[in-house]
Amino acid sequence: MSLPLTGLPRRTWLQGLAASGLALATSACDRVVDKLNANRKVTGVIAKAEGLTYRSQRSLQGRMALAQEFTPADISKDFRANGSIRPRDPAYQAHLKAGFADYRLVIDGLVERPQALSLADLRAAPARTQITRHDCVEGWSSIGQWTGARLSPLLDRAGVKPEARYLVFHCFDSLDESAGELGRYYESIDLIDAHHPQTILAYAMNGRPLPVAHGAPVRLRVERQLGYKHAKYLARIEAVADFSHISGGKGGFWEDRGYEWYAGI
Ligand SMILES: Nc1nc2c(c(=O)[nH]1)N[C@H]1C(S)=C(S)[C@@H](COP(=O)(O)O)O[C@H]1N2
Ligand SMILES: [Mo]
Repeated sequence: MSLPLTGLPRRTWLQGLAASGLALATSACDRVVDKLNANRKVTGVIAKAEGLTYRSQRSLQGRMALAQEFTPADISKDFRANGSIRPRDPAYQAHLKAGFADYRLVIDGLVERPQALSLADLRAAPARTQITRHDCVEGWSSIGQWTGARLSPLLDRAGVKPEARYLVFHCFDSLDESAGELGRYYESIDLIDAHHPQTILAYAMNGRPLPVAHGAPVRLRVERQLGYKHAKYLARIEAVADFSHISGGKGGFWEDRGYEWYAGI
């Protein structure tokens, strides 16, 4: 599995941050980096104990940089829809018919307090609106405005356990119906992307409820990553230490078919 911070024992230094009381979960990671820089004594201790180098701090800062944001005038008239655009899966069809009234987004796995969030819960959570460019590996881009619940505060609410390293996003749709359960779409990101300020669970696009083609009722926006990481039709978010036991074992539908796990842009 390719690690986003090459050569770094990521589990150790994430645990180092947690152990030092600078919990990633409490705020955006850029603030964690500020704190690390401000508190040389703590930094020194972690650097000694965990081999955290200045270079790795800069990498963390790089990972937390914001994706470019655009103006309303830049919004694409016709944002492309790709992959699944009208899931036929019975569970999804039932939710769609009911207007997602009984929909609950589950957050479970390695968390202290599993969550089952209704759309009203999500709309009441700390939100962010952003106009960003979506880049698909197939070679097209579209600009859209997204509104959604920031993932980081929701993870704080759930209480991600220290042994968790990734979030797996389980979707309602099968993109390859001939493959049975292995054809179901899923994705995964690490906790740095999870706590990025622009990482949201989007329930609105261009000021309207998220259309079915774009992932209704809720899809991930993880703006520093390529299009296939932005899981649509979210059913469940599972915190895991490792994803090798899930589906094809490579962390995503397309990763299982040869795409890179880390698709940073
Ligand atoms: N559940 C699910 N999520 C998905 C896909 C999919 O087929 N199913 N396709 C991915 C790909 S390759 C892209 S480019 C974007 C497309 O999002 P859009 O339809 O809003 O343009 O969704 C991503 N997320
Ligand atoms: Mo894509």
